[in-house]
Amino acid sequence: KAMERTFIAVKPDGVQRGLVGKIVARFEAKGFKLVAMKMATATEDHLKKHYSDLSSKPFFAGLVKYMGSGPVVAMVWEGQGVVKTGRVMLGATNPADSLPGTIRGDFGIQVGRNVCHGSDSVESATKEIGLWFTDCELNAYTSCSQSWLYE
Ligand code: DAT
Ligand code: MG
Repeated sequence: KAMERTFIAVKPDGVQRGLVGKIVARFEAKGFKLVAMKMATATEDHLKKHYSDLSSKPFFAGLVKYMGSGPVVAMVWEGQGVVKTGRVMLGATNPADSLPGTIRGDFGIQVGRNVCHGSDSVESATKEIGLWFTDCELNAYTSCSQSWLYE
């Protein structure tokens, strides 16, 4: 199975509620490798690009306003199957449907305040990583855990 990268972002509600460490800890404990991380308050233009596929949705304006209402913690995580597994770790889009044990299931209540973003496909991940990070912000290193995670 191929190594992949995904874009994960703790949303403004997750930052304000002090959930950054808990979310990072889940990805670290799973064994995924942190490749990039920064705090940023995104502009409206940036968020419209990030959510361009949702521009026709009735909740689009509110979504862009919420995502720009405070800083997010943007990250790139690497590992085998990290795009799909990252989505499983997030849980369903609506926290009301997310299972306990997932980030949204454990930490959220409403779909409009669902704590954390994760890329939904390898193609989306490539687009989102390119939008949020420059190439030199993506760190290349070998994790000391690598040989204990992969055979
Ligand atoms: P996801 O974030 O699980 O990939 P999405 O890409 O369909 O979900 O939508 C992006 C975000 O938009 C989602 O995290 C929360 C918000 N959203 C989605 N559906 C919504 C709805 N019906 N009402 C309000 N906000 C919604
Ligand atoms: Mg999405």
